[in-house]
Amino acid sequence: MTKTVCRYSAVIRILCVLLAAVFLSGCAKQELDEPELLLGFSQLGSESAWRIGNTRDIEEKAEQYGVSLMLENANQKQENQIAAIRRFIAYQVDVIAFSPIVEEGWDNVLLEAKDAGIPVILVDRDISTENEDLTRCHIGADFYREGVEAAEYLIRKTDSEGMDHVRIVEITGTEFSTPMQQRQAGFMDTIRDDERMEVMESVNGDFLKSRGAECMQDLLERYGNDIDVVFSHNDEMTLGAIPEIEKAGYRPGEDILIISIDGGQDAIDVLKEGKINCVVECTPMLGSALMETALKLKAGEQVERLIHPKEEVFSDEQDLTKIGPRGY
Ligand code: GZL
Repeated sequence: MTKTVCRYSAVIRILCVLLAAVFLSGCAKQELDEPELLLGFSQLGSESAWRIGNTRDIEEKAEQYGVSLMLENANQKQENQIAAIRRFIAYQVDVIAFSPIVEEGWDNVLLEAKDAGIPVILVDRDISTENEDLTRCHIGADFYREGVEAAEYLIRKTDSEGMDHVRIVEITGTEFSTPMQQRQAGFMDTIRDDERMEVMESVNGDFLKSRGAECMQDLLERYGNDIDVVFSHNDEMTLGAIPEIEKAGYRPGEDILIISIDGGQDAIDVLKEGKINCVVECTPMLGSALMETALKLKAGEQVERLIHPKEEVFSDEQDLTKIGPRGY
């Protein structure tokens, strides 16, 4: 009898030790799994391959960096972004990031974030404010330079083709957005002193493929044969415009030069077909910079005020076979 009791008590002791070990390892694992950062991100929409690629990259990099991501899609409405930022504040996230659809109208909600002690990062687009300390960092392209690159390509092409009068139509992105205003400024500033250049009209395509097609239809009806160049602020609108040019009986890339911005796979494929002449890259792969900056802010470290990604220009001046898969 005694032996049996001893044996049972030994088994019970071993079981207790095992149970304790399992429990403690579970807690430790729970501790280890606790995300070190809760990031609230308001994405402006899903209007283009660029935007979808940007969202995908941010989600993938959050996973990779072990960041807990609350991502809300505003479906192209500023009021939805403001509401999302307010929810992030209420939820007491560690850091807020957002891609502002337009530059104006953010001071009030960003003041609320500041009062709540939550740092804010601008991703992709910028805001216009007198209050510099409402945000801690802007991670996004140098849109002005993109406009300059587009114009500098056109000047080189005009020289090489010996053109003495270049009639341009511009299809712009979302009005009052940073990329639209900066790309246009960079382009116009660069061609301003070149007397060969004439901008016949600028129309708003809102970065949308369907609007790009509509804008191109209208421009062809109004200017038809007189159009030498289309300067389009993003690939989505360019890809909407090209079929309209062909329907009207013109050869895109030959009868009408096409200059676009973003550098997504679809546009690069069309560039390789010779129907687009120049694509200025605007990379959507901002996720790593966002996670690294947010983690630094959480740790109380200094961060750069402005982070511009490196970007290239692809055009019919180059060996296009060297361009690898684009990832968006
Ligand atoms: C640019 C980004 C623009 C892209 C468009 O950084 O804000 O918005 O050029 C997208 O494709 O819709």
